[in-house]
Amino acid sequence: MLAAIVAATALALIPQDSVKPNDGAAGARKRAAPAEETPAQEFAKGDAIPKLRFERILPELPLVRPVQAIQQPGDAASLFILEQPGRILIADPSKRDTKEAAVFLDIRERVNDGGNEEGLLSIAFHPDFPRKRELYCYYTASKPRRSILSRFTVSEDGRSADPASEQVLLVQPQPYSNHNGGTVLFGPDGYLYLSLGDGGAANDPHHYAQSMDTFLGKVLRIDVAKAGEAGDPYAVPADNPFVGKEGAKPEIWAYGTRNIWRMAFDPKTGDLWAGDVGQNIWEEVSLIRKGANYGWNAREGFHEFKGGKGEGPFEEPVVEYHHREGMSITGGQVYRGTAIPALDGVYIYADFVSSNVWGIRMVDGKPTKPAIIAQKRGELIASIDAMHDGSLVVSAFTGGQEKGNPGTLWKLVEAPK
Ligand SMILES: [Ca+2]
Repeated sequence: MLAAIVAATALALIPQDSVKPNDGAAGARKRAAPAEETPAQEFAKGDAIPKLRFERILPELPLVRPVQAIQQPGDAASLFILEQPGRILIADPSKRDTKEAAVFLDIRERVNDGGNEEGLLSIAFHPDFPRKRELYCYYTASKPRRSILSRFTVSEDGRSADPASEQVLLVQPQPYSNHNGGTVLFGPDGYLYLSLGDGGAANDPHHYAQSMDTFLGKVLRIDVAKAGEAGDPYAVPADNPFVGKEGAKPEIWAYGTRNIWRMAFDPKTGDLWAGDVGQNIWEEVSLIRKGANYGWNAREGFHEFKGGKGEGPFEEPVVEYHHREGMSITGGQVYRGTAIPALDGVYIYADFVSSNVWGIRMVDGKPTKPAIIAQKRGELIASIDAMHDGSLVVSAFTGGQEKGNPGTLWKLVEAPK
């Protein structure tokens, strides 16, 4: 009940035509969910998960819709902050009086952030940085509407990326402005992973997520160290699950996903955790496995999605939550820091709208019951990112998501007992 009130309060701050950054247009079609109980899920018993508190960082730094904050390999002092309109800023998060940040890259002119879910959505440094001074950017552009994965060259001092160095690796035409994914990141195997949404509108009207001839509604895995046989600027790893399958794009690693806005590898186990944004009722946490079908649009969470279709077997979520508790999942991170030992191995995720932050543990392959471990009302949680030391930084929009709205950065720290 309390959760419903919280969600309604947050929703009131948000314009009618855009309920969520990672689910804008479709979000407008979201209705108050009917009362429906989660089917009995068997939860594991695990140690209590410590409560967390939001501690503001860089409080004086003006930010526009920050959607990610990461560190550069080899540099534990700086934060690289993405602004959705298309800028990357560098700032030292230990300084409280920073009012202006250095610009690492500004591609606002080529980024289209016209739609609520459009813009510069995520970046990744090459894992061998600075030996390979490469930055990977995933963003949306217009005329025609499309998603782009590009590589940029970083300067020798690591403080800037050259806009003129852009090499486009992959382009995905986008039928609608919403559901563009998308996280780009490198796996422990050195390959690049990218999440793409189902193309947008609502209900996956073109049935893309279950169609193997499109990147939409998929997680991709590519080798950016090599050129491809057909002249592609990347290669497809030979052990990708759909290599050689008639009618299937070989880049596909997993499918049947609706709109994975955020996903992350557990640096210890190598598991790939994702938050897949739901349609009408259920938001889900999933472990992304090779070749698995996550069921959209035949399934939403653990449930049949009426009017959808698809052939199982379907990979079930790890956990889900109802729209009483939030409206748009922001996948997070498995905590592997040392500052809060009792948090080790906990997967921490949030809801963009209700600003709830949950934690779960996996015990013998089963999740513990999701526990709310923090909340920050009025701050819409766009991303939870891990620093080199394992500490977590939250990027948030303040007071709603109107265009040009200010944003904030927070460190998640242990709450007083
Ligand atoms: Ca789209």
